[in-house]
Amino acid sequence: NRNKTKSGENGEKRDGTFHLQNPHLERMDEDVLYHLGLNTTSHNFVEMFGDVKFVCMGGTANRMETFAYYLLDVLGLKLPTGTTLIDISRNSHRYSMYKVGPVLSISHGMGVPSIGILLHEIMKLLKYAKVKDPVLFRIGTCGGIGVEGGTIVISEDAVDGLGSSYFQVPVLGKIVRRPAVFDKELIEELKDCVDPKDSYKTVTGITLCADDFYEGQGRLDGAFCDYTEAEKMEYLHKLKDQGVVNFEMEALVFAALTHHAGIRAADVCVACLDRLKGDQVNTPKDVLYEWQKRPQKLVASYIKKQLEKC
Ligand code: R2B
Repeated sequence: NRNKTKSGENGEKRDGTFHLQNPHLERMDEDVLYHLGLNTTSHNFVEMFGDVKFVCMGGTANRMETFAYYLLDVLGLKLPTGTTLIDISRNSHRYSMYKVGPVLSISHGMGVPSIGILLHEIMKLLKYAKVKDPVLFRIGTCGGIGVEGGTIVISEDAVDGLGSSYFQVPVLGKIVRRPAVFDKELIEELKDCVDPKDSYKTVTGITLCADDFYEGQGRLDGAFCDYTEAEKMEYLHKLKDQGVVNFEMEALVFAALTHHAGIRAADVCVACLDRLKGDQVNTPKDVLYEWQKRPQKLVASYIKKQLEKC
């Protein structure tokens, strides 16, 4: 019952290859993946990325470098003494990308436009590298809604600030609507990887993908605010009653573009705070740093489990 079986509805064919629905790509002699600092003339994508099975994305370059080193450990891989991992996209000065065995670890910046650009380029990279059946993860941070700080949230669905589960983007002056759908089987597989010994909870629910960190998420502490605390709390409680468990800023385009291509994807975030209790992220840095490792641990254990099956 995976997305990939519905080959007509989205982009993945039954042999695991996915289809980018863009006839113009076939006619291009060269493709410059500008924000990744790569191009199809100077770089041999099959040689560089042909073995990739998983792509993990997270907001900051630092987090994704840390994740890459953590993966080395989890997957039992060793760098030659005296060597370090290299940021493959360092020349772009936009995103940072590390490769650890069959895993790419890439920073996506903040918000829908930033991760959207990355998704276009990463999906083309995977296509040019002839990768089959890749799985994409976002390992991020979020604000919980009735969810304690430190809790892991796996997104079941994504909605925008008006409750619509479509990624809507103006194209040639008209709105194009793409359904934001996460792979339900992948969510179950991730839940199976939860360590029962964890001292924190892992929950699933609807993610509200906001276009802003402050007013767009009902905060009182932005530069501007035209609503009262009571109105904010009423809104947050209404969201909670509708099954919304967290706010973040990327889920909608992440779910929509991966689904459109027929690529399985999951959004796994740690809550930095419970928004029912406040707006400011004032958790001590070292605690936040420990919390940020929680989605990494879950996704790394999923990847390890999958690779052991191969
Ligand atoms: C979570 O954290 C960032 C905002 O601080 C944003 O990228 C998100 O979704």
